[in-house]
Amino acid sequence: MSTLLRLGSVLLILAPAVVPPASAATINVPLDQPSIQAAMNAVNSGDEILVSPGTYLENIDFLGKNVVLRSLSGPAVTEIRAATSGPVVRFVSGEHLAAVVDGFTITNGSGTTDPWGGLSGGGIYIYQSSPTVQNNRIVANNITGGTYRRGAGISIWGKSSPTIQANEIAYNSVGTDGGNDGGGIFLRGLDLEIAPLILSNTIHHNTAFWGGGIYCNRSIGKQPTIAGNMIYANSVTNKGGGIACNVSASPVIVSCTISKNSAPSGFAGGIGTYNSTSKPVVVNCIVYGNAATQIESYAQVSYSDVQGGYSGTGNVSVDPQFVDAGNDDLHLAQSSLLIDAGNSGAPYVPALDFEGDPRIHGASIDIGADEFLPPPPPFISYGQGCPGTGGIIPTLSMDGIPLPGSTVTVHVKDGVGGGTAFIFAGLYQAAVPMGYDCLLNVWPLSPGFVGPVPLFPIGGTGPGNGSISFPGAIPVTTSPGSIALQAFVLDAGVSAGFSNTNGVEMLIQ
Ligand SMILES: [Ca+2]
Repeated sequence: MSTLLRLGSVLLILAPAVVPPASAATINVPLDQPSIQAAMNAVNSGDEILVSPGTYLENIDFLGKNVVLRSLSGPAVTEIRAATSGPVVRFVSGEHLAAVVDGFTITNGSGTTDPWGGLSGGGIYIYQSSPTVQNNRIVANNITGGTYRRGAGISIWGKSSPTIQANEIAYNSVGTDGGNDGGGIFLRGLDLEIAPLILSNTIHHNTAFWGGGIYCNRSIGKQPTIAGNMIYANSVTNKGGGIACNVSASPVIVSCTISKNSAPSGFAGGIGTYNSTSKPVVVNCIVYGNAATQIESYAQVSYSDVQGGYSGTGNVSVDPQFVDAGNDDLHLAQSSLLIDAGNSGAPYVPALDFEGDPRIHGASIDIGADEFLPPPPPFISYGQGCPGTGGIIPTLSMDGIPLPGSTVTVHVKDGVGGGTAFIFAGLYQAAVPMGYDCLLNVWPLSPGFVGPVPLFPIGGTGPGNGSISFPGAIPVTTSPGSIALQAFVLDAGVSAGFSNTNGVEMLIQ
Protein backbone atom coordinates (compact mmCIF):
# COMPACT_ATOMS: atom_id res chain seq x y z
CA MET A 1 0.00 0.00 0.00
CA SER A 2 1.28 3.47 -0.75
CA THR A 3 2.33 5.83 2.02
CA LEU A 4 -0.61 8.03 1.09
CA LEU A 5 -3.08 5.19 1.44
CA ARG A 6 -1.49 4.14 4.73
CA LEU A 7 -1.75 7.71 5.97
CA GLY A 8 -5.36 7.80 4.86
CA SER A 9 -6.14 4.61 6.77
CA VAL A 10 -4.52 5.93 9.91
CA LEU A 11 -6.35 9.24 9.70
CA LEU A 12 -9.62 7.37 9.23
CA ILE A 13 -9.04 5.23 12.30
CA LEU A 14 -7.99 8.20 14.37
CA ALA A 15 -10.50 10.62 12.89
CA PRO A 16 -12.28 11.56 16.14
CA ALA A 17 -8.98 12.48 17.77
CA VAL A 18 -7.70 14.60 14.89
CA VAL A 19 -9.12 18.10 15.12
CA PRO A 20 -6.77 20.45 13.30
CA PRO A 21 -6.06 23.69 15.13
CA ALA A 22 -7.61 26.87 13.77
CA SER A 23 -4.32 27.81 12.10
CA ALA A 24 -1.08 25.86 11.96
CA ALA A 25 1.97 27.73 13.23
CA THR A 26 5.57 27.53 12.08
CA ILE A 27 8.21 27.82 14.79
CA ASN A 28 11.82 28.49 13.81
CA VAL A 29 14.71 27.19 15.91
CA PRO A 30 16.70 28.99 17.21
CA LEU A 31 14.95 32.20 16.05
CA ASP A 32 11.63 31.70 17.87
CA GLN A 33 12.67 29.12 20.48
CA PRO A 34 16.22 28.48 21.74
CA SER A 35 16.08 24.68 21.44
CA ILE A 36 14.15 21.98 19.57
CA GLN A 37 12.55 20.68 22.77
CA ALA A 38 11.52 24.20 23.80
CA ALA A 39 9.80 24.48 20.42
CA MET A 40 8.18 21.04 20.92
CA ASN A 41 6.87 22.15 24.32
CA ALA A 42 5.31 25.26 22.72
CA VAL A 43 3.65 23.84 19.59
CA ASN A 44 0.32 22.13 18.97
CA SER A 45 -0.47 19.21 16.69
CA GLY A 46 -0.49 20.38 13.08
CA ASP A 47 2.32 22.90 13.61
CA GLU A 48 5.72 22.77 12.01
CA ILE A 49 9.16 23.23 13.59
CA LEU A 50 11.89 24.36 11.19
CA VAL A 51 15.47 24.00 12.42
CA SER A 52 18.44 26.00 11.15
CA PRO A 53 21.83 24.33 10.58
CA GLY A 54 23.82 23.55 13.70
CA THR A 55 24.50 20.91 16.34
CA TYR A 56 21.74 20.65 18.93
CA LEU A 57 22.76 18.91 22.17
CA GLU A 58 19.34 17.60 23.17
CA ASN A 59 17.12 14.61 23.78
CA ILE A 60 13.75 15.15 22.06
CA ASP A 61 10.29 13.87 23.10
CA PHE A 62 7.38 14.53 20.72
CA LEU A 63 4.98 14.57 23.74
CA GLY A 64 2.09 13.13 21.72
CA LYS A 65 2.09 16.05 19.30
CA ASN A 66 1.61 15.30 15.62
CA VAL A 67 3.96 17.96 14.32
CA VAL A 68 6.52 18.07 11.55
CA LEU A 69 10.08 18.55 12.84
CA ARG A 70 12.23 19.37 9.82
CA SER A 71 15.72 20.70 9.21
CA LEU A 72 16.00 23.58 6.77
CA SER A 73 19.24 22.41 5.14
CA GLY A 74 19.46 18.65 5.61
CA PRO A 75 21.32 16.12 7.75
CA ALA A 76 24.82 17.05 6.57
CA VAL A 77 24.63 20.33 8.48
CA THR A 78 21.93 19.74 11.11
CA GLU A 79 22.61 17.36 13.97
CA ILE A 80 20.72 16.33 17.07
CA ARG A 81 23.24 14.82 19.45
CA ALA A 82 22.03 13.22 22.67
CA ALA A 83 22.95 15.47 25.57
CA THR A 84 22.22 12.86 28.25
CA SER A 85 21.79 9.07 28.31
CA GLY A 86 18.69 7.72 26.53
CA PRO A 87 17.30 7.92 23.01
CA VAL A 88 17.98 11.00 20.88
CA VAL A 89 14.31 11.16 19.81
CA ARG A 90 11.35 9.37 21.39
CA PHE A 91 7.77 8.77 20.28
CA VAL A 92 5.95 7.14 23.22
CA SER A 93 2.62 9.00 23.47
CA GLY A 94 0.57 7.65 20.57
CA GLU A 95 1.88 9.93 17.82
CA HIS A 96 0.76 8.96 14.31
CA LEU A 97 2.19 9.32 10.80
CA ALA A 98 1.65 13.10 10.82
CA ALA A 99 4.37 13.28 13.50
CA VAL A 100 7.46 13.57 11.33
CA VAL A 101 11.18 13.85 11.99
CA ASP A 102 12.85 14.80 8.71
CA GLY A 103 16.38 15.68 7.68
CA PHE A 104 18.65 15.38 10.73
CA THR A 105 21.77 13.57 11.76
CA ILE A 106 20.66 11.69 14.88
CA THR A 107 23.59 10.47 16.94
CA ASN A 108 25.13 9.60 20.31
CA GLY A 109 21.96 7.96 21.69
CA SER A 110 22.17 5.16 24.26
CA GLY A 111 18.68 3.72 24.82
CA THR A 112 15.95 3.65 27.46
CA THR A 113 14.30 0.87 29.48
CA ASP A 114 12.02 -1.21 27.22
CA PRO A 115 8.98 -3.40 28.08
CA TRP A 116 11.22 -6.45 28.52
CA GLY A 117 13.56 -4.70 30.94
CA GLY A 118 16.39 -4.16 28.46
CA LEU A 119 17.78 -0.99 26.95
CA SER A 120 16.23 0.04 23.62
CA GLY A 121 16.33 2.81 21.04
CA GLY A 122 19.67 4.54 20.84
CA GLY A 123 18.79 6.92 18.03
CA ILE A 124 14.98 6.71 18.03
CA TYR A 125 12.65 4.91 20.46
CA ILE A 126 9.08 4.21 19.32
CA TYR A 127 6.49 2.68 21.67
CA GLN A 128 2.73 2.41 20.93
CA SER A 129 3.21 5.13 18.29
CA SER A 130 3.36 5.36 14.50
CA PRO A 131 5.43 8.36 13.42
CA THR A 132 7.16 9.07 10.10
CA VAL A 133 10.98 8.99 10.24
CA GLN A 134 12.48 10.15 6.96
CA ASN A 135 15.60 11.54 5.30
CA ASN A 136 17.75 11.28 8.41
CA ARG A 137 21.24 9.99 9.06
CA ILE A 138 20.88 7.80 12.12
CA VAL A 139 24.51 7.07 12.90
CA ALA A 140 26.91 6.13 15.68
CA ASN A 141 24.36 5.34 18.35
CA ASN A 142 25.67 2.78 20.82
CA ILE A 143 23.84 0.98 23.59
CA THR A 144 26.38 -0.35 26.06
CA GLY A 145 24.67 -0.69 29.45
CA GLY A 146 22.22 -3.28 30.82
CA THR A 147 21.96 -6.99 30.14
CA TYR A 148 19.82 -6.93 26.99
CA ARG A 149 20.19 -4.24 24.34
CA ARG A 150 17.87 -3.73 21.34
CA GLY A 151 17.72 -1.40 18.38
CA ALA A 152 20.75 0.89 18.52
CA GLY A 153 19.55 2.91 15.52
CA ILE A 154 15.77 2.59 15.95
CA SER A 155 13.73 0.45 18.34
CA ILE A 156 10.03 -0.15 17.66
CA TRP A 157 7.74 -1.74 20.27
CA GLY A 158 4.10 -2.54 20.84
CA LYS A 159 1.21 -1.42 18.70
CA SER A 160 3.39 0.73 16.47
CA SER A 161 3.15 1.09 12.69
CA PRO A 162 5.69 3.76 11.79
CA THR A 163 7.02 4.59 8.35
CA ILE A 164 10.84 4.54 8.34
CA GLN A 165 11.79 5.96 4.95
CA ALA A 166 14.90 7.10 3.04
CA ASN A 167 17.20 7.21 6.05
CA GLU A 168 20.84 6.24 6.27
CA ILE A 169 21.15 3.98 9.31
CA ALA A 170 24.82 3.20 9.91
CA TYR A 171 27.54 2.44 12.45
CA ASN A 172 25.08 1.72 15.25
CA SER A 173 25.80 -1.06 17.74
CA VAL A 174 24.13 -2.96 20.56
CA GLY A 175 27.25 -5.03 21.13
CA THR A 176 27.71 -8.59 19.99
CA ASP A 177 27.24 -10.77 23.06
CA GLY A 178 24.10 -12.92 23.48
CA GLY A 179 20.67 -11.23 23.70
CA ASN A 180 21.66 -7.98 22.03
CA ASP A 181 19.56 -7.66 18.89
CA GLY A 182 18.99 -5.17 16.07
CA GLY A 183 22.07 -3.07 15.35
CA GLY A 184 20.20 -0.86 12.86
CA ILE A 185 16.50 -1.49 13.60
CA PHE A 186 14.73 -3.62 16.24
CA LEU A 187 11.07 -4.30 15.50
CA ARG A 188 8.56 -6.05 17.71
CA GLY A 189 4.95 -5.37 16.79
CA LEU A 190 1.77 -6.37 18.61
CA ASP A 191 -1.82 -6.41 17.31
CA LEU A 192 -0.82 -4.50 14.22
CA GLU A 193 -3.69 -3.32 12.02
CA ILE A 194 -1.30 -1.58 9.65
CA ALA A 195 2.05 -3.02 8.62
CA PRO A 196 5.07 -0.98 9.71
CA LEU A 197 6.91 0.17 6.59
CA ILE A 198 10.72 0.14 6.33
CA LEU A 199 11.22 1.74 2.90
CA SER A 200 14.23 2.81 0.81
CA ASN A 201 16.72 3.08 3.63
CA THR A 202 20.46 2.51 3.33
CA ILE A 203 21.44 0.34 6.28
CA HIS A 204 25.12 -0.46 6.71
CA HIS A 205 27.93 -1.19 9.17
CA ASN A 206 25.63 -1.89 12.12
CA THR A 207 26.49 -4.67 14.61
CA ALA A 208 24.52 -6.96 16.93
CA PHE A 209 24.22 -10.54 18.18
CA TRP A 210 21.08 -11.18 16.03
CA GLY A 211 19.98 -8.92 13.18
CA GLY A 212 22.87 -6.61 12.28
CA GLY A 213 20.76 -4.48 9.92
CA ILE A 214 17.19 -5.30 10.97
CA TYR A 215 15.82 -7.60 13.68
CA CYS A 216 12.16 -8.70 13.71
CA ASN A 217 10.48 -10.56 16.53
CA ARG A 218 6.93 -11.60 17.44
CA SER A 219 4.94 -9.52 15.00
CA ILE A 220 1.26 -10.24 15.74
CA GLY A 221 -1.29 -9.10 13.17
CA LYS A 222 -0.01 -7.35 10.06
CA GLN A 223 3.59 -8.23 9.27
CA PRO A 224 6.16 -5.49 8.60
CA THR A 225 6.95 -4.50 5.02
CA ILE A 226 10.70 -4.15 4.40
CA ALA A 227 10.95 -2.70 0.90
CA GLY A 228 13.60 -1.19 -1.32
CA ASN A 229 16.37 -1.08 1.26
CA MET A 230 20.10 -1.26 0.53
CA ILE A 231 21.45 -3.44 3.36
CA TYR A 232 25.21 -4.10 3.40
CA ALA A 233 28.26 -4.61 5.58
CA ASN A 234 26.32 -5.26 8.76
CA SER A 235 27.62 -7.98 11.05
CA VAL A 236 26.48 -10.31 13.80
CA THR A 237 27.91 -12.98 16.04
CA ASN A 238 24.84 -15.20 15.56
CA LYS A 239 22.02 -15.06 12.97
CA GLY A 240 21.06 -12.60 10.25
CA GLY A 241 23.86 -10.20 9.41
CA GLY A 242 21.45 -8.31 7.15
CA ILE A 243 18.02 -9.25 8.56
CA ALA A 244 17.07 -11.66 11.35
CA CYS A 245 13.54 -13.05 11.78
CA ASN A 246 13.09 -14.48 15.27
CA VAL A 247 9.98 -16.15 16.72
CA SER A 248 6.73 -15.42 14.85
CA ALA A 249 8.32 -12.88 12.57
CA SER A 250 7.43 -13.20 8.89
CA PRO A 251 8.03 -9.80 7.31
CA VAL A 252 7.48 -9.15 3.62
CA ILE A 253 10.96 -8.38 2.27
CA VAL A 254 10.79 -6.97 -1.26
CA SER A 255 13.17 -5.18 -3.62
CA CYS A 256 16.07 -5.22 -1.16
CA THR A 257 19.77 -5.60 -1.91
CA ILE A 258 21.41 -7.59 0.90
CA SER A 259 25.13 -8.06 0.39
CA LYS A 260 28.48 -8.05 2.18
CA ASN A 261 26.83 -8.74 5.55
CA SER A 262 28.46 -11.28 7.81
CA ALA A 263 27.64 -13.94 10.38
CA PRO A 264 29.88 -16.66 11.79
CA SER A 265 30.40 -20.06 10.24
CA GLY A 266 27.15 -21.97 9.80
CA PHE A 267 24.87 -18.93 10.10
CA ALA A 268 23.19 -16.74 7.48
CA GLY A 269 24.81 -13.41 6.85
CA GLY A 270 21.92 -12.42 4.56
CA ILE A 271 18.58 -13.38 6.12
CA GLY A 272 18.44 -15.53 9.27
CA THR A 273 15.37 -17.34 10.57
CA TYR A 274 14.58 -18.99 13.90
CA ASN A 275 12.13 -21.83 13.15
CA SER A 276 8.93 -22.60 11.23
CA THR A 277 7.17 -19.68 12.95
CA SER A 278 9.42 -17.29 11.10
CA LYS A 279 8.66 -17.44 7.38
CA PRO A 280 9.75 -14.18 5.73
CA VAL A 281 8.33 -13.65 2.24
CA VAL A 282 11.27 -12.60 0.07
CA VAL A 283 10.55 -11.25 -3.44
CA ASN A 284 12.68 -9.34 -5.96
CA CYS A 285 15.72 -9.29 -3.65
CA ILE A 286 19.45 -9.73 -4.13
CA VAL A 287 20.94 -11.86 -1.35
CA TYR A 288 24.46 -12.35 -2.60
CA GLY A 289 27.99 -12.09 -1.27
CA ASN A 290 27.13 -12.47 2.40
CA ALA A 291 29.10 -14.69 4.78
CA ALA A 292 28.81 -17.44 5.86
CA THR A 293 25.54 -18.40 4.11
CA GLN A 294 22.83 -16.36 2.36
CA ILE A 295 19.31 -17.31 3.57
CA GLU A 296 18.32 -19.92 6.14
CA SER A 297 15.46 -22.31 5.54
CA TYR A 298 11.81 -21.40 6.26
CA ALA A 299 12.03 -18.26 4.10
CA GLN A 300 9.66 -18.24 1.11
CA VAL A 301 11.70 -16.82 -1.73
CA SER A 302 10.75 -15.90 -5.31
CA TYR A 303 12.15 -13.76 -8.14
CA SER A 304 15.35 -13.26 -6.19
CA ASP A 305 19.06 -13.67 -6.82
CA VAL A 306 20.39 -15.90 -4.06
CA GLN A 307 24.01 -16.96 -4.22
CA GLY A 308 24.14 -20.75 -4.43
CA GLY A 309 20.43 -20.89 -5.35
CA TYR A 310 17.18 -21.21 -3.38
CA SER A 311 14.03 -23.07 -4.34
CA GLY A 312 11.15 -20.95 -5.57
CA THR A 313 9.62 -19.38 -8.68
CA GLY A 314 11.90 -17.07 -10.65
CA ASN A 315 14.96 -17.44 -8.42
CA VAL A 316 18.41 -17.24 -9.96
CA SER A 317 22.00 -17.49 -8.78
CA VAL A 318 24.13 -15.13 -10.85
CA ASP A 319 26.77 -12.52 -10.13
CA PRO A 320 24.64 -9.37 -9.75
CA GLN A 321 27.39 -7.32 -11.43
CA PHE A 322 27.42 -4.47 -8.98
CA VAL A 323 29.13 -1.32 -10.27
CA ASP A 324 31.88 -1.44 -7.61
CA ALA A 325 31.13 -3.85 -4.77
CA GLY A 326 34.58 -3.35 -3.26
CA ASN A 327 33.73 0.28 -2.62
CA ASP A 328 30.13 -0.44 -1.56
CA ASP A 329 28.62 0.81 -4.83
CA LEU A 330 25.84 -1.75 -5.24
CA HIS A 331 24.14 -0.19 -8.25
CA LEU A 332 23.53 -2.63 -11.09
CA ALA A 333 25.93 -2.35 -14.01
CA GLN A 334 24.40 -2.16 -17.47
CA SER A 335 25.39 -5.78 -18.13
CA SER A 336 23.56 -7.16 -15.07
CA LEU A 337 21.22 -10.09 -15.72
CA LEU A 338 18.98 -8.81 -12.89
CA ILE A 339 17.73 -5.87 -14.97
CA ASP A 340 14.06 -6.49 -15.86
CA ALA A 341 14.23 -9.93 -14.15
CA GLY A 342 11.90 -9.26 -11.20
CA ASN A 343 8.16 -9.76 -10.69
CA SER A 344 6.26 -6.52 -11.26
CA GLY A 345 3.25 -8.09 -9.51
CA ALA A 346 5.09 -8.55 -6.20
CA PRO A 347 3.21 -8.01 -2.90
CA TYR A 348 4.75 -4.54 -2.71
CA VAL A 349 6.34 -2.60 -5.57
CA PRO A 350 8.05 0.64 -4.53
CA ALA A 351 7.31 3.58 -6.86
CA LEU A 352 10.92 4.72 -6.54
CA ASP A 353 14.15 2.83 -6.02
CA PHE A 354 16.40 3.29 -2.97
CA GLU A 355 17.85 6.54 -4.31
CA GLY A 356 14.62 7.99 -5.69
CA ASP A 357 14.92 6.87 -9.30
CA PRO A 358 11.54 6.03 -10.85
CA ARG A 359 10.70 2.36 -11.14
CA ILE A 360 9.59 0.30 -12.99
CA HIS A 361 11.86 1.17 -15.96
CA GLY A 362 11.74 -1.26 -18.89
CA ALA A 363 9.79 -4.47 -19.34
CA SER A 364 9.77 -5.49 -15.67
CA ILE A 365 11.09 -4.38 -12.29
CA ASP A 366 14.79 -4.98 -11.65
CA ILE A 367 15.80 -7.37 -8.87
CA GLY A 368 17.22 -5.54 -5.85
CA ALA A 369 17.02 -2.03 -4.37
CA ASP A 370 18.38 -0.29 -7.46
CA GLU A 371 16.42 0.25 -10.67
CA PHE A 372 18.92 0.54 -13.51
CA LEU A 373 18.44 3.63 -15.64
CA PRO A 374 20.40 3.73 -18.90
CA PRO A 375 22.64 6.78 -19.28
CA PRO A 376 21.18 9.54 -21.44
CA PRO A 377 22.30 9.52 -25.09
CA PRO A 378 25.45 11.65 -25.45
CA PHE A 379 24.10 13.65 -28.42
CA ILE A 380 20.53 14.95 -28.63
CA SER A 381 19.31 16.59 -31.82
CA TYR A 382 16.71 19.33 -31.39
CA GLY A 383 15.12 22.26 -33.18
CA GLN A 384 15.33 23.10 -36.85
CA GLY A 385 17.56 24.99 -39.26
CA CYS A 386 16.73 27.32 -42.17
CA PRO A 387 17.24 26.63 -45.89
CA GLY A 388 20.06 27.58 -48.18
CA THR A 389 20.18 27.69 -51.99
CA GLY A 390 17.51 25.43 -53.50
CA GLY A 391 15.46 25.46 -50.30
CA ILE A 392 17.59 22.70 -48.76
CA ILE A 393 18.15 22.80 -44.99
CA PRO A 394 21.59 21.64 -43.84
CA THR A 395 21.88 19.27 -40.86
CA LEU A 396 24.32 18.79 -37.98
CA SER A 397 25.08 15.46 -36.32
CA MET A 398 27.87 14.19 -34.07
CA ASP A 399 29.30 10.90 -32.86
CA GLY A 400 31.98 9.64 -30.50
CA ILE A 401 32.15 9.65 -26.70
CA PRO A 402 32.09 13.19 -25.30
CA LEU A 403 34.54 13.22 -22.40
CA PRO A 404 36.86 16.07 -21.41
CA GLY A 405 40.06 15.65 -23.42
CA SER A 406 38.52 13.33 -26.00
CA THR A 407 37.73 13.93 -29.65
CA VAL A 408 34.29 13.73 -31.24
CA THR A 409 33.34 13.85 -34.92
CA VAL A 410 31.16 16.64 -36.31
CA HIS A 411 29.17 16.11 -39.52
CA VAL A 412 27.61 18.98 -41.49
CA LYS A 413 25.52 17.81 -44.46
CA ASP A 414 23.27 19.26 -47.15
CA GLY A 415 24.88 22.72 -47.20
CA VAL A 416 25.64 24.63 -50.36
CA GLY A 417 28.62 23.02 -52.13
CA GLY A 418 31.80 25.07 -52.05
CA GLY A 419 30.54 27.27 -49.23
CA THR A 420 32.03 28.02 -45.85
CA ALA A 421 30.69 26.79 -42.53
CA PHE A 422 31.30 27.62 -38.91
CA ILE A 423 30.05 26.27 -35.60
CA PHE A 424 28.39 28.17 -32.81
CA ALA A 425 28.41 26.64 -29.36
CA GLY A 426 26.61 27.63 -26.19
CA LEU A 427 25.63 26.23 -22.82
CA TYR A 428 21.91 25.90 -23.49
CA GLN A 429 19.38 24.95 -26.13
CA ALA A 430 17.68 28.04 -27.59
CA ALA A 431 15.30 29.07 -30.39
CA VAL A 432 15.90 32.79 -30.93
CA PRO A 433 14.41 34.29 -34.15
CA MET A 434 17.11 35.81 -36.38
CA GLY A 435 14.87 37.00 -39.24
CA TYR A 436 14.52 35.24 -42.62
CA ASP A 437 12.77 32.34 -40.78
CA CYS A 438 16.09 31.36 -39.21
CA LEU A 439 16.52 30.41 -35.56
CA LEU A 440 19.58 30.70 -33.37
CA ASN A 441 19.52 27.33 -31.60
CA VAL A 442 22.26 27.88 -29.00
CA TRP A 443 22.68 30.31 -26.13
CA PRO A 444 24.79 32.00 -24.91
CA LEU A 445 27.10 32.47 -27.90
CA SER A 446 30.65 31.25 -28.02
CA PRO A 447 31.74 30.95 -31.66
CA GLY A 448 34.28 28.40 -32.73
CA PHE A 449 34.28 26.35 -29.54
CA VAL A 450 34.48 23.06 -31.41
CA GLY A 451 36.65 22.53 -34.46
CA PRO A 452 40.17 23.44 -35.43
CA VAL A 453 39.13 26.85 -36.86
CA PRO A 454 35.87 28.76 -36.79
CA LEU A 455 35.61 28.79 -40.57
CA PHE A 456 36.05 25.74 -42.78
CA PRO A 457 35.22 24.93 -46.37
CA ILE A 458 32.42 22.62 -47.36
CA GLY A 459 33.11 20.06 -50.07
CA GLY A 460 30.91 19.18 -53.06
CA THR A 461 29.23 21.42 -55.61
CA GLY A 462 25.72 22.73 -56.06
CA PRO A 463 22.69 23.28 -53.81
CA GLY A 464 22.51 20.88 -50.86
CA ASN A 465 25.52 18.87 -51.97
CA GLY A 466 28.03 20.33 -49.54
CA SER A 467 29.21 18.26 -46.60
CA ILE A 468 32.13 18.06 -44.23
CA SER A 469 33.14 15.90 -41.30
CA PHE A 470 35.92 16.90 -38.95
CA PRO A 471 37.26 16.01 -35.51
CA GLY A 472 36.50 18.35 -32.63
CA ALA A 473 38.63 18.30 -29.51
CA ILE A 474 36.88 18.76 -26.17
CA PRO A 475 39.24 20.70 -23.89
CA VAL A 476 40.42 18.72 -20.85
CA THR A 477 39.23 21.58 -18.65
CA THR A 478 35.59 21.13 -19.75
CA SER A 479 33.22 20.45 -16.85
CA PRO A 480 30.56 17.73 -17.05
CA GLY A 481 27.31 19.15 -18.37
CA SER A 482 25.73 20.03 -21.66
CA ILE A 483 27.02 22.06 -24.59
CA ALA A 484 24.70 23.04 -27.43
CA LEU A 485 26.04 23.33 -31.00
CA GLN A 486 24.70 24.68 -34.28
CA ALA A 487 26.37 24.95 -37.73
CA PHE A 488 26.00 27.95 -40.04
CA VAL A 489 26.77 27.81 -43.77
CA LEU A 490 27.56 31.05 -45.61
CA ASP A 491 25.32 31.05 -48.69
CA ALA A 492 25.12 34.06 -51.04
CA GLY A 493 22.18 32.44 -52.84
CA VAL A 494 19.66 33.25 -50.10
CA SER A 495 18.65 36.63 -48.76
CA ALA A 496 19.83 35.88 -45.21
CA GLY A 497 23.32 35.29 -46.57
CA PHE A 498 23.47 32.00 -44.70
CA SER A 499 21.60 28.79 -43.91
CA ASN A 500 21.83 26.96 -40.60
CA THR A 501 21.21 23.58 -39.00
CA ASN A 502 19.30 21.97 -36.20
CA GLY A 503 20.92 22.09 -32.77
CA VAL A 504 22.82 19.21 -31.16
CA GLU A 505 23.13 19.06 -27.39
CA MET A 506 26.30 17.22 -26.37
CA LEU A 507 26.28 15.74 -22.84
CA ILE A 508 29.81 15.77 -21.42
CA GLN A 509 30.13 12.90 -18.94
CA1 LIG B 1 18.91 3.65 -9.65
